[in-house]
Amino acid sequence: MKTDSEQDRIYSDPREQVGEFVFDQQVARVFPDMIGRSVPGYDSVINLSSVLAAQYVQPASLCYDLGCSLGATSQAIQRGIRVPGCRIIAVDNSPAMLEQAVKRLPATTDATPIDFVCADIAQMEFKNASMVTLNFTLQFIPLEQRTALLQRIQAGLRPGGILILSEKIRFDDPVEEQLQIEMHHAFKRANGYNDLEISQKRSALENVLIPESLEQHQTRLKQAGFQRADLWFQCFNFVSLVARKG
Ligand code: GEK
Repeated sequence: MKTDSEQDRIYSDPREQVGEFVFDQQVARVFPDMIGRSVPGYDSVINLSSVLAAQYVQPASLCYDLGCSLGATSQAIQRGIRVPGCRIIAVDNSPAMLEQAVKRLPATTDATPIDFVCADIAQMEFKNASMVTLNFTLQFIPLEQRTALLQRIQAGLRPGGILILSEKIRFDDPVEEQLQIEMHHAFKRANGYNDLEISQKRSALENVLIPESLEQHQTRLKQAGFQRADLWFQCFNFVSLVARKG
């Protein structure tokens, strides 16, 4: 898989102890390569976010891209928007990621503006939104904060507005869980990661990325007040849901 960033070799040397994964400068430098080679379906989900933006973004509304990393989803939403008077609020709590995001923003004059904001999305309020994306971000939010965050997003959406929730998931059936993990690792191997890189990265993410099942996500989205929470994309153990308000 070709990307325009440095190649991710972060976990290629053996470590005596693998520390917790953090979104620091080292990760920000290689991020497009890392996420493209690690998340099956990433490019499809990001590119299709522009189709969903074209369909659902309402005139004079806000779009929130939560956990925006280098701004790939924000740029896709910007390409998709067909209505006037909107702004995209791209939020991340990693200064290193935002620094790279700003550098990568193409200079445009007439496109919907993108505002980059450094903040913890679990502490934010949302307003006047017609599209919110959590593309592979909720999985990094502490479990006990997830429902309140989704409730605040739901409260900030206009009727007819949507939340795109993309996540790594786990499966209740242990045989399916094993199969999906095997296929995910095969995907990473096919993209050039070796077994050491795969296992050290897995240890680093152990207590940082907490996946839940599809059912847990759908139940929580309903509890948070969304009328519907429908699966629109799956590739191995990575899914994307569209949740609608009203
Ligand atoms: C993309 N959506 O390329 N508040 C704000 N940001 C956070 C928080 C938080 N509490 N916790 C984690 N992040 C992106 C990809 S990456 C997914 C999203 C991945 C940020 C974190 O700094 C990182 O940039 C992002 O969420 C997750 O479309 O690396 O697997």
